[in-house]
Amino acid sequence: MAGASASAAGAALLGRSGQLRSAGSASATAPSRLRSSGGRLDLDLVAQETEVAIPGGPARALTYNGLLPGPLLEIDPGDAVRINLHNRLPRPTNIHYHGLHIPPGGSGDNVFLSVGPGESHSYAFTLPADHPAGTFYYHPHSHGTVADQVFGGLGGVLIVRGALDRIPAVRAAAEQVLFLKDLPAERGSSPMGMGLMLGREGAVLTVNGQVNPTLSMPAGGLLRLRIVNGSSARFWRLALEEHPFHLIATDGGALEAPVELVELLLAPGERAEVLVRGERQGGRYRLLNLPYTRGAGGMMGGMGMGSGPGQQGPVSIATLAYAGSVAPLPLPERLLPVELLPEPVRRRRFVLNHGMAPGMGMVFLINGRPFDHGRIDTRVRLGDTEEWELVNDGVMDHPFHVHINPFQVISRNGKPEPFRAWKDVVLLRPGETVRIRTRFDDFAGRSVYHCHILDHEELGMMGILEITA
Ligand SMILES: [Cu+2]
Repeated sequence: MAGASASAAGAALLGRSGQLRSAGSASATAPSRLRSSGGRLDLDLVAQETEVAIPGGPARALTYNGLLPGPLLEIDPGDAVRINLHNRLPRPTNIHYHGLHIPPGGSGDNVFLSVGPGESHSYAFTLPADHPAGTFYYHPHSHGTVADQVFGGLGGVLIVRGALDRIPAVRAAAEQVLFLKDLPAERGSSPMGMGLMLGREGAVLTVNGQVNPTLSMPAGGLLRLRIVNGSSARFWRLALEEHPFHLIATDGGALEAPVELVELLLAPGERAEVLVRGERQGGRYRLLNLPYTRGAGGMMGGMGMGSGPGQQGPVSIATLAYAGSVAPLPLPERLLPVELLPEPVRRRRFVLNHGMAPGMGMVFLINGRPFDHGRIDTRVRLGDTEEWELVNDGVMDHPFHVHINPFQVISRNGKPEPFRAWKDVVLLRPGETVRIRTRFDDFAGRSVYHCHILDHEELGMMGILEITA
């Protein structure tokens, strides 16, 4: 679909942009990049609707500074960050610094703060000096508009540099950010009702705002992909023809050692860093998005969820093209230690489900209750380690996300996780029980946990977490 229609739609672009932008030859240039210097990053972000040039995609999208994705922000631990957000949208917005360990109140990662149409707000926070390196994500998080705004295009990548980047075998790799975002087709109708319940997906699959861009790598080389699922509901199930992925980092940073994967599933909000070895002599290989069904469609009268409009088989979302050759680079053997969290002082249980509410229709629930901004659902103590049992009692997939502090998955359906990793989104398939362990470090205040299918979050699947000193 997206790949097949690319050339026709590319020609249609001539009129709009005045120059030919052929999707087939686009190279996956990184999003426009802003790097901190002298311990500071200062920038303005204007949230606005703008024209975009995406083959087969919508003529207009929601952007930061006219860019889709928004500018790539790159910072170091200890940096002072100031972001002046200007809202030129017709509805409230704000910014969530997804995955960052920063204060949840004031002008930090404050999702309760609302920036009205025409208003501005200056976010200011200092990244902790011991913040892990990794690939993070900024996007709007104003309850009531978050799903529309992320589906409409808002989001960007935030890289924290650090120890992982200094490992010689990692440093030797060429680096490429892949921001994955589905957009509605040019003539697509916007799904209502049932679409909202399932979680809206767009038919046009973009990587850094491009359709099927080219990634290049020399034979013998190493390519480090920093992959972000910036979709509001779509899952991306990736495979690269004739090349395994070597996973080196998850949401919250480095693993202890690379893990070889044939395919990689990313739910909304999840990130992964993988190394790809240039182990072929040359040629072109497709980076595929494989079909995925988000839970049992039976409940919706057989209406499938997940693979999106029309996606029956694999879709090429980018192409890896060999160019030149170098002396073979080795994979790293070891990466970084992943702390073993202490025994929990408390255990809690969170049951995710859905139901009908009078006057509201379908609602999504955590422990039987839909989100209420005036209610604190979970009170924890600063410094405590807790273990949470997450249960999906429903028929749809729910990726569970916690703000401010990362967690480790301990077990899935009673089976211990094969390796330790820092996460901030974990997928719960229907009927699954996942145990996670987390420690509420450094910052007191109010924050949230929620389903990262943002239409589900809007329909109630969110709770307020209060961390008290
Ligand atoms: Cu959900």
